[in-house]
Amino acid sequence: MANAAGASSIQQVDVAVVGAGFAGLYLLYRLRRAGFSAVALEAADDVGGTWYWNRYPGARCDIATTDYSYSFDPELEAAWEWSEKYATQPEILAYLGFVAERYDLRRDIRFSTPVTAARWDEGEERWHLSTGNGDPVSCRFYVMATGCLSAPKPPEIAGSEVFRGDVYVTGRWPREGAALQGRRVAVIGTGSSAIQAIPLIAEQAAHLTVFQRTPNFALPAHNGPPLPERAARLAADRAGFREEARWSMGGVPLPPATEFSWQLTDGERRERFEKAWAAGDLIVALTQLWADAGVDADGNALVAELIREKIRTVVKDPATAEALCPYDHPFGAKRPCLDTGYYATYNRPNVDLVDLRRDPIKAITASGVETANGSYDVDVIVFATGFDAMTGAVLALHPIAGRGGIALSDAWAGGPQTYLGLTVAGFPNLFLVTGPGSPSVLSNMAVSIEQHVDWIVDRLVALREAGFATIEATQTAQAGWMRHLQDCSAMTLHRLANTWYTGANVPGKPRGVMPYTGGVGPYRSICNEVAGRDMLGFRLS
Ligand code: FAD
Ligand code: N01
Repeated sequence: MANAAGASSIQQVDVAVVGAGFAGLYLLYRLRRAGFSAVALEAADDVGGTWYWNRYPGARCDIATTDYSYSFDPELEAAWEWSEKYATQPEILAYLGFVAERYDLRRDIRFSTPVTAARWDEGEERWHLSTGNGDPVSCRFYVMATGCLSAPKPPEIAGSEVFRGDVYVTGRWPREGAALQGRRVAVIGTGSSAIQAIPLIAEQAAHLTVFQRTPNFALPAHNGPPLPERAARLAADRAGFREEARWSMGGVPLPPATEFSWQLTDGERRERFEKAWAAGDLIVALTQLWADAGVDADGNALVAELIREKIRTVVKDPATAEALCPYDHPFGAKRPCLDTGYYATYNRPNVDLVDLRRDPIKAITASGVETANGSYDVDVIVFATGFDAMTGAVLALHPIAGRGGIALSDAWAGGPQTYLGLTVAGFPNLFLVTGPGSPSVLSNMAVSIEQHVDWIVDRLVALREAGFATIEATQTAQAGWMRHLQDCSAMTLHRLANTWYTGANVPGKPRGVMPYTGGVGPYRSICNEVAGRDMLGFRLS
């Protein structure tokens, strides 16, 4: 925006939000109702975040959509009906568009506007933001709703730039779709994105070669209409259902199993497993089998072997089945996937699996993929190689300078440090939504996002009422939270896998379990206690 003299002006707001996905939209809604002036800056040209960018074939949620929805307004819940148990990307994107429309949120969003730098001005006690489009912004509070899985990581394979065919990245899939019909396609990666896309790509491609570095556990989705039992519970007591989710471990109202594996007979364990397999629900499989499945290697190994048995039953070629069986990580330590025809796809005559553990990729060439033992000529390469998760969008996309000009990238050089996953010492008036150190990605994100946003906006209101201008976590509180985070992660199996949870998927990234493994309900009560005890661990001025 230029003023009458043609010079650009500075947009002044109380709060600037980066991102217009699930988190950014709810932030705008809450901030406006609380009487703050606010703007959301979004790199994309519309709302949706994850659901705007990930348009690859088969993209869906893996938490039942009855649960993976906003709960802040019962009227919104009544106004929207999901058509499937796991809704597709277009339907979730339409839902977020519907929310933006319903609350007239777009008028406070600047689209196609990447934030390119952020700097705390100590004298003014304001954040100054540079943008790649239009006026810079000056704000009192700066909230990162930048997403945990929004910065795709580069493929890190030599020669990626020389390939002469078409290249697609799952996390940046083009709006107009991809030309796959009748072509020779390579998919690199076998994470959740690939596992959703592969069955549909195989239906279109003349030939599909899947390049797998690490096999993943996948459970059948059994997608279909919304679960009648969940829908009935919601209809009977919507508020009670949502409240139970808020205090649960994973953001879905399912009390975890209390019996240990060794208290059950083989037959009882198998019966529970078959029930979970038939349910087609990750949270059921992760929490309902036996109490030690997620915390003890032996209890976990029992589940892992039952899943491998299933893989061997579905995949007809024994060598392919074995290559698809995960042995290198405990079930649940890496995000498990939902399978809609994934394993069965390997029974198709036009699909091959290349096991990169035996035959690693040497390079991408002009005509395809070269491995140690062979070369594969293809017309299309799909990189389903994942994200620089949790810290990527915060660090890589724009430099952030806090008190004394310290760069967040320097403050986090040894790994991300936060207090409650929501704030960073040395960065006053900066908030993170689903930041490292919060339960975020280990939960139903809709529930975690609402909790984070509510906590942040409630704090801003309280600061305003008390007449404070700044809030900043102390180094002591942050160090204590990091200690607690480590103690919690020592009690689960997440630390035992090389995953994006631990930073292991990005070369050179500091290692450590980034999300809070203590659970959504316990985390909520800690956040409430901090607020209830006069903002314990924060310096207010
Ligand atoms: P996002 O939706 O990632 O939005 C962040 C936005 O910030 C993006 O639009 C981005 O463009 C913008 N942005 C970032 N940096 C800048 C910048 N510097 N300047 C301007 N804009 C910027 N979670 C679940 O709980 N259940 C699921 O079933 C589930 N399914 C998923 C499926 C896929 C394919 C993926 C990738 C993730 C899934 N997730 C799921 C996690 C999902 O990311 C969250 O549920 C949720 O959508 C995140 O919302 P958000 O608003 O926090 O972030
Ligand atoms: O990414 P990933 P994703 N050479 O990191 C491989 C959510 N999500 O986009 O495991 C060869 O899981 C890599 O191999 P390895 C969900 O939370 C949800 O699939 O590092 N291979 C791996 O196989 C999920 O966890 C849904 O050895 C390389 C794959 O690429 C998260 O987003 C759908 C490689 C990346 O898998 C991320 O999922 C989609 C290389 N150089 C996403 N680099 C739902 O179903 C990477 N790989 C809801």
